[in-house]
Amino acid sequence: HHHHGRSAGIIGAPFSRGQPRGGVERGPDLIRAAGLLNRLHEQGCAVKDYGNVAFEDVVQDEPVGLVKRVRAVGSANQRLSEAVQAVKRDGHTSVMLGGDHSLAIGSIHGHSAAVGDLSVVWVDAHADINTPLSSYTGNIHGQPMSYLLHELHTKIPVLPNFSWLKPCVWAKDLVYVGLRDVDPAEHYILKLLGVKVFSMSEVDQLGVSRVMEETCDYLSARGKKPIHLSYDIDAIDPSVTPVTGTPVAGGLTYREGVYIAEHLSQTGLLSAVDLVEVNPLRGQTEEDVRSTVSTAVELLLACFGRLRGGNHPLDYRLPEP
Ligand code: HAR
Ligand code: MN
Ligand code: MN
Ligand code: MN
Repeated sequence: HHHHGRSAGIIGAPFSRGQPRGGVERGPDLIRAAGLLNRLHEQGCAVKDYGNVAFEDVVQDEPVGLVKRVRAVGSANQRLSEAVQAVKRDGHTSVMLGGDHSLAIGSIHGHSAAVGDLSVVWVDAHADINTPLSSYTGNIHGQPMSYLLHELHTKIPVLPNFSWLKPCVWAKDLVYVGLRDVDPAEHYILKLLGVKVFSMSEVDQLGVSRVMEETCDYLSARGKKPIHLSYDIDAIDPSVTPVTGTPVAGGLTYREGVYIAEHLSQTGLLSAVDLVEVNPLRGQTEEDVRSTVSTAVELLLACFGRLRGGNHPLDYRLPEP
């Protein structure tokens, strides 16, 4: 199979206010320190680091109903959206390193503002589709998809620092993989909108190869659009990636997680990737941190064409004796 002159535009998003636990803002620098940029470059991918987004320091941020840190999350995502738009205008595949999953709001919005209609593949233990009114935790990292879907527009209240945001994804263009902790309101929404879901039950039943084949068949039947992959590290089993805020037992194996990234890369349609929820302060040991961060790096390398069967440059020639 051929390569496409891939290039990655890396955006760090050191932001944690979509949930209550500190530490997840260290994700971008940890993933860089594990060698992501060098490893991408070594595999023949052009890389540009756009640095970390400078987020506004919001001081007065009282809850709106139950919803916490609304103003900080709204402002951060507006800036992130602009950063992703710049990366896409420069012609790169966008790589957003989180940070918590509330950042998918700005990442997906910016991606869509730059390229138009998207397919979204959301790989996560959680559906992250609570509305601000259905959430019982008030954490916006459990809500981002509800802000982005056209079909839920009338269910989203007016929120401070969110007036820039317009819904930009259709429910038919969204596929979930890896779900195993879905709230009742979220389950209701998924059924109401007919969203395509491959929970861990379907991964068990079909195997990951059929899940990804069906995912790509489903999406391409609805028009081949650029793919936005939003990868929550907690989709992977906590025995492999324990360093995350809300681990859930019974997750994807390392091999299943890598297969998902390899398969989406081979479509040639992958246009933006989020890698979120790596939180080093949640680890018990150094090894917990190392194994989580190195898995995050391997997932991203697979997104840019790395195959476990090996790769070689198009112009490779054997040495002559
Ligand atoms: N569903 C719960 C909520 O709405 C839990 C969300 C958990 N968090 C994440 N997202 N890590 O993927 O708060
Ligand atoms: Mn998530
Ligand atoms: Mn999750
Ligand atoms: Mn190809």
